[in-house]
Amino acid sequence: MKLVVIGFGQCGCRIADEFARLNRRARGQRGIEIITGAFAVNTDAADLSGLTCIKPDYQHRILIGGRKTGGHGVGKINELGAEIAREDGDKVIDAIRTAKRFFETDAFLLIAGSAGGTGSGALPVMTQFIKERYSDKPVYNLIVLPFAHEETTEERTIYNSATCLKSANSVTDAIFLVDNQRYVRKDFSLRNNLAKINALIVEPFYNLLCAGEEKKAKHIGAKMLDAGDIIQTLVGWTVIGYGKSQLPLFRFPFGISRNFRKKSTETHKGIQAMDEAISELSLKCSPMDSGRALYLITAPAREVNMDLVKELGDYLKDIASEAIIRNGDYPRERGSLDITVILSELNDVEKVRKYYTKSASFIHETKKRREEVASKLKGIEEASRDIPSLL
Ligand SMILES: Nc1nc2c(ncn2[C@@H]2O[C@H](COP(=O)(O)OP(=O)(O)OP(=O)(O)O)[C@@H](O)[C@H]2O)c(=O)[nH]1
Ligand SMILES: [Mg+2]
Repeated sequence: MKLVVIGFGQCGCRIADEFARLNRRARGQRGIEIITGAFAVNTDAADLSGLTCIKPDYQHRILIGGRKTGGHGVGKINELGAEIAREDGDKVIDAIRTAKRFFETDAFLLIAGSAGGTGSGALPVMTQFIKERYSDKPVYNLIVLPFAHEETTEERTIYNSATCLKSANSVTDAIFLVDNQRYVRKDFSLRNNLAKINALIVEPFYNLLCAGEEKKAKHIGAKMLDAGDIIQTLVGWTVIGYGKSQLPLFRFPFGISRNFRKKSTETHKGIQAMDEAISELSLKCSPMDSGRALYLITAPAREVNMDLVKELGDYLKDIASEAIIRNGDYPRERGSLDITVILSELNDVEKVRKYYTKSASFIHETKKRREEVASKLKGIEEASRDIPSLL
């Protein structure tokens, strides 16, 4: 599957940059292209120049709202991010058109952090623009939810997230939800290592996007997973996960290893990798809530057999019993068995629901506070009534 990837704001741009890096890897290791264009859009000029893989010209690193912000960002006001996107959105549309291999694109992926100003505001507006302009291609979002500490220290975090999620959900075909906090669970030092988190966020897309683009017979599985399968799977709230099991590199000759025990080891390794993919999903959710799911097995061809495919299918059906499940296998590198899982069409996402409820009370409280401030200001003004002015 080939994507046009567009990042908005600091978070979105850096992750789009990571997708551009993924494409270099696909080209270098596998001789295929998975990204037909990678763009970074920001109100902050310094952030744009800090990227490494996205082409450095103004057609790929696009500064918007220069006149309004002086190139210094919108300071968390996502209404301003949205307004600027409405005014300068044409710049982005024009740039997309110039992408050399645009005609090969299967879908768009627009990326942003929900808690900031630029990305949070621009993402839904641009999703709407692009959908109107290219009605024949699906437009997906990848939205990064804030760290827990940001939610407690900055009220605007939750409000921005709620407005971004609600607006995006009303226009996009599907939203990949990614919770920053999930990536610091095991390794707290990651909180300060955004580059590492970004690499972990895009990793599950590598095999997923490559599988359908393979041309060499030896890398085409018994059941190839292509853009059509992915597009059929992606609807509404979506999460993605990835798990890996190491396989022994060395094999006994003469087929000694092809015995009963060996087969069950493969299945065991497969289940282990799928277990990891499910517990490492990009956001905590209940698989039972998903209406569509997908799994991709990437492993050496000789490791993938009907038993394994069936066992993994049964496993996923057990935990996501309401979902229509699609699957594929991708004969690839030696030494590991990788599983990519997507759960889509989720009918409930606790975290999103919480943002909505918390932000409804935030709106109420802000209104109350604003009224209090206004009445205090009125008091001080009245007290100054008899004081002469020097102006
Ligand atoms: N995973 C990840 N999250 C990030 C990164 N940069 C920022 N974030 C998160 O994204 C959220 C929004 O921040 P930014 O992307 O900096 O905001 P912005 O869109 O540039 O908006 P303004 O700076 O307010 O104009 C915050 O919750 C951050 O924790 C990043 O590189 N990776
Ligand atoms: Mg910024």
